[in-house]
Amino acid sequence: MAAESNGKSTKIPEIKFTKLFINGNFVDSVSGKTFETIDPRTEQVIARIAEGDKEDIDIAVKAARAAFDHGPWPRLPACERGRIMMKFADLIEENVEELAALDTIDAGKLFAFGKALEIPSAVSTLRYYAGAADKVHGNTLKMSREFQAYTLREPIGVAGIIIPWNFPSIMFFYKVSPALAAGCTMIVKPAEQTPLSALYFAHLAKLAGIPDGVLNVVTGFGPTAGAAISSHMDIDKVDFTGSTEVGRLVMQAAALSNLKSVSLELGGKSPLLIFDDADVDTAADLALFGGFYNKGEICVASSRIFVQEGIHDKIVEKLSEKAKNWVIGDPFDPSTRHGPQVDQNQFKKILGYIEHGKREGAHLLTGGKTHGEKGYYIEPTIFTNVEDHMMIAKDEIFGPVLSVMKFSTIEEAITRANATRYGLAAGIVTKDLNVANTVSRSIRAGVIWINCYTAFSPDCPYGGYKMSGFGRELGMEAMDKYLQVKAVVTPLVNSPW
Ligand code: TXE
Repeated sequence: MAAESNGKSTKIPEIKFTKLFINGNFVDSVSGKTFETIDPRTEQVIARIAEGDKEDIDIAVKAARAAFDHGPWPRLPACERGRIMMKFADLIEENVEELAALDTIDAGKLFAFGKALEIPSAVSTLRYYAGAADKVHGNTLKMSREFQAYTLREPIGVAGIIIPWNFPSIMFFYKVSPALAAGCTMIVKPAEQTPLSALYFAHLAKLAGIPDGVLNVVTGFGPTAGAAISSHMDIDKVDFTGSTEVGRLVMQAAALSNLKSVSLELGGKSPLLIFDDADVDTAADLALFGGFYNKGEICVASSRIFVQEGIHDKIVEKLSEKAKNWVIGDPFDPSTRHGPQVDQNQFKKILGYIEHGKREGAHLLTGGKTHGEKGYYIEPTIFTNVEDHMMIAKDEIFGPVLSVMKFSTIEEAITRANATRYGLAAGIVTKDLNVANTVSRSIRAGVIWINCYTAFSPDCPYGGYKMSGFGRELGMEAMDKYLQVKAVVTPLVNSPW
């Protein structure tokens, strides 16, 4: 890694991998086209990356198909797959600084967090599924007096994995790890904004001993390379994380092609409910962390903060005071807590919502402006006096914008928290166990955090209710996405069959 001297501890990694990774080799795209990946800190081009399209997806699918139908990967003893995955995890750990730095320049993510939390979390996810590989088993069924059956859980086949830019490394391993453990082969399409770490992972996969054709990475754009995955006739499953709009397109393409299995992890507008008995300090910290972590570019962001009337003013005061601690600046600087948004599109989208919030009459408590001359920096922004019908309270902004709303009763809080098309996550801050239990059972969302927020672990599943999608990430539940059940029936006695 080459050091850059700007007076801070900036480390710009060398870009080693820019081509598609197909069948164990880095190759140019068939068209020879490339696209730019941009550093959101500086708006400068980092590198030109091979632009994969339908033809490249076709080649990658052929390789993945051959690796599935004839290759060793699905046929290996599961513990052997696990051993290779463990090796893969070790290699990632050995390169943690470089990988964290790649996500910092590509996505504007905090380098310190990447190094201490996000790349290690990718590693522990891979290790969790390496351990799970040989714990997949079916059932024995009694059936009737004439028959008995057992079930096999077999890999689903060739998987198409389409991932977003907000967690390029974590999302890669949330999907690739269970797919590998199940014995699938796959084509991964990283987001066009953040291709760098995925290509590096492909290189490490090969070093670890993952056979050629098992893990292919095709960089490129959504409407071309992404759409070629969801409509492909020879892909058995598509696993997508991204916007609800594109999720709908993916499902439609799957339905109109070969009816491949689909799982979708989509947008959110998650509520955090703060009750009167909450500790003001803790509640404010959770609200800010839930809303501003990763500059609000996180599907489970607590973008709607409902505060009970008795504690409302104290919380608002504390939020305003503590928001100042979210120091904005270069994500390589260890004192920075808030880096740039991923790209110009997101930057403009978020600023548009902030203007909307002001026009709709919400009160701008903090932030609301851009920061600096260069880069896609937006101040952590808090609106109070927000009403449920306002766009900032309804739409996924996917940026550092919190909407604070007041409520009086538990029933009202539950009704308003549920009044959204999304259902990904929710948070509850209270000391009252009855309140916590009642509310957690009443909120329609895939994960509920009580007195914590954004608490992820490889063994704990999460995913969407309603228009936040279906299928689960993490836990043994995520293995289900990559397995299918086969029943094998035998007669108990000599039968006329
Ligand atoms: O998402 P897209 P974008 C939300 C968030 C954000 C908005 C737009 O609100 O502001 O979506 O972001 C690929 N067929 N989330 O435009 O387009 C694309 O190349 C197949 C929430 O970046 O959904 C990328 O790899 N694939 C979300 C991936 O889909 C297609 C994370 C996501 O991009 C495609 C990201 C197509 N037709 C955005 N079009 C979360 N749930 O965390 C695009 N893609």
